[in-house]
Amino acid sequence: MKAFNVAVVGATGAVGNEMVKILEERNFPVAKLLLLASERSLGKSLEYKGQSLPVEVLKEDSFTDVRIGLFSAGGSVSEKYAPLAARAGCVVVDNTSAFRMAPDIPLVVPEVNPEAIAQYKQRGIIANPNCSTVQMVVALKPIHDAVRIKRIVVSTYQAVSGTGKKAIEELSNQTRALLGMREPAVKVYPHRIAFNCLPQIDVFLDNGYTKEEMKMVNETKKIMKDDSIAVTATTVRVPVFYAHSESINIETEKKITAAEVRELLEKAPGVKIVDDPRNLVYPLAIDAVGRDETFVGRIREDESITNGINMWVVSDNLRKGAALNAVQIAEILVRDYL
Ligand code: NAP
Ligand code: 3JM
Repeated sequence: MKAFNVAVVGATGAVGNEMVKILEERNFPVAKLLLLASERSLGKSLEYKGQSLPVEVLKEDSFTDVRIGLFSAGGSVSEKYAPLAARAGCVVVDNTSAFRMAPDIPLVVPEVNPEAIAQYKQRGIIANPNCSTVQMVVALKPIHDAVRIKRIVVSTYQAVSGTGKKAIEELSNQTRALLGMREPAVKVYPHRIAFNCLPQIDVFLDNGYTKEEMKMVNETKKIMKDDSIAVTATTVRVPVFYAHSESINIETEKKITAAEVRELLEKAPGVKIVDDPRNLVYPLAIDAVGRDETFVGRIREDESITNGINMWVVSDNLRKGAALNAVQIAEILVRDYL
């Protein structure tokens, strides 16, 4: 099989680290792996297939010999370097919000709209959606296809790893400080996250929503190719290290029962039903860590309206929400396009 030179931009970060692991786990056809980060990482190295690879500093000419670039070093890094990489002949799979809503850049979840990848030819960039959007559309697409979703009301319970490695340390340090009766330092979030819930993810916009909430609204419509779906979101950071949970309420055009939803999702790619309330079984963040599936449970009819369903959806935010989805896109690229 043909192999490709691959660069991971932001390799030392929470998402980048997971990308390197997943490339190895899935035996992605890598010829040479280039690990890129900032000057802060000079001298560091990462393990890949039993070898220790040095981390190099991202530069304008880093992509001359690279065919696939997996980017997760923040929006401003992607804005500057993704077009440079694309010009050098590298196909970029970008994990930031920089290009997601650009009309000439595909926004892809392989279980939902793999055909959109073909559009990469226009700019050489494919966008990976926000972690909270990914797990929601994986669970909802089969229902939308069957009975059309008119409206989605979603509230998220998002893990700190979605903010990056500094936030993982912050939750750990604050928890230790508080249990030791010491004053916790507050650095990453505007308020303490340990033993708390923060109804703010990313910055506030003029409409009173956060940017994270509007990512869920706009990205869902683009991925599902349906601007008529009404979406409203409340995104909340909770003191969980890994895996995001979501309470999702939908109103559908045609009636669908809870049993029919269960039947549909049993067959859905990337979904695992965990729904046995009589035995106290439902999806849990701690069980989703390190797993690839999107777990769905608490499926029940919304008795307050004629055609409504409630469900609880959990997935590993660093895997399906970010690194795994990006590698799955790259797998389709090499299989069908490169
Ligand atoms: P993180 O743990 O803070 O890691 C950030 C990474 O970017 C590190 O490797 C860092 O290198 C690198 N970096 C930062 N500034 C750089 C620069 N100027 N030049 C080169 N490298 C630079 O953050 P993370 O959680 O991995 O997230 C990284 C980005 O991925 C986020 O900012 C976000 O845009 C995106 N993301 C997407 C999703 C999704 O849902 N698809 C989820 C989470 C994150 P050093 O170690 O050298 O500082
Ligand atoms: C998840 O510094 C930045 O630009 C990154 C902000 C960020 C994003 C984003 O907007 O790209 C942090 C964590 C995301 C995301 O996936 O949308």
